[in-house]
Amino acid sequence: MIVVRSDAHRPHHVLELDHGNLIRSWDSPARADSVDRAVDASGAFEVCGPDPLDRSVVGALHSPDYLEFLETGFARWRDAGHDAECAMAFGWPARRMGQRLPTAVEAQLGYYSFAADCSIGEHTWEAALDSAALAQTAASIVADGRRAAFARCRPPGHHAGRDIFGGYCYLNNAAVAAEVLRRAGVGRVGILDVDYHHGNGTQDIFYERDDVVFCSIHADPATDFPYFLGYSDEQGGGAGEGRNRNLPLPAGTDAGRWLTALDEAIAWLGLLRVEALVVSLGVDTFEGDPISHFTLGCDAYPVIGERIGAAGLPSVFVLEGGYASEKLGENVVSVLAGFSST
Ligand code: Q9C
Ligand code: ZN
Repeated sequence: MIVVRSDAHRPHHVLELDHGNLIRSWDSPARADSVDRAVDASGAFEVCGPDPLDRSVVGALHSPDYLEFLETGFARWRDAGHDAECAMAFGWPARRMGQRLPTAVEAQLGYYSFAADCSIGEHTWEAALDSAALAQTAASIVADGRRAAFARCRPPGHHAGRDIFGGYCYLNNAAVAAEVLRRAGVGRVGILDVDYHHGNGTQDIFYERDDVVFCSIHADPATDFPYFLGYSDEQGGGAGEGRNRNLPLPAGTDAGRWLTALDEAIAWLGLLRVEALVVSLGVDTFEGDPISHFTLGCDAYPVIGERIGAAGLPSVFVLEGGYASEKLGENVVSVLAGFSST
């Protein structure tokens, strides 16, 4: 399998408000290093860098004003006189507060985000663009006829909606991959999101579309981030009615129960006759993950790869979450190797 990766993510390591403490984000450069080491050690992968990003793809998924905000937000924050290292929101438009776009950068941070676990640093925009380019490249490799490719994205993308960032995500890399496959002539793309957290951003972007369908297995939003989206009654709207499927699972879910949900997800995507898959590959379902509450062991990950491979579809894997840095690479490579064995 081909792995698409680069080092542009490295200077991006922002601050996160974590249960009341301001910490260096769980989304660290060490995560990518872990994956890169495991890929190199395995010897079963070809490695390449990204093609230049086609900005029209990103422009089809995110609003122009949101993209301009991400690009210029940090410089505006500095120009406003703030000496903090990262621009972080602290006020959001909650119920009955309207949705007017304010003019000040401090206010726009809240308008364009949904969580304080995610801030904007000097190198964030550059890293986010590069991460999207990795997903675009992996998707074109698959569109060109390879069975599968893996985009080692950082920052991740599945929490980023049309015009909101949060959950360590700014641009939606999985959505970029799906859009590239569609433009290459794939009739219907299925996005299978196996990250511990609900892919609220991906759901948002494709909610009313029939040509890209979304299925997510994740922790119950009643108890886990992103908290306000990911319930089973969110099934799509308009042309996308019946084209969105959420499979929330309780904290403490083990491999057996999780794999049963995976079978259900794959069967549903089959019923919808998807012609290719984008897999939002988070491995924060791991029992050793420091911010999550499922109990999958290392031995679950090859099985996940095998079951996805058994679907027999061209597949683009896009890295999302996974915060147990010592085992992250091993678990990611296990999924990809399991897939390749089918
Ligand atoms: N600081 C992904 O796995 N973080 N994002 C909030 C409180 C939520 C995870 C925890 C985790 C977001 C791509
Ligand atoms: Zn996650």
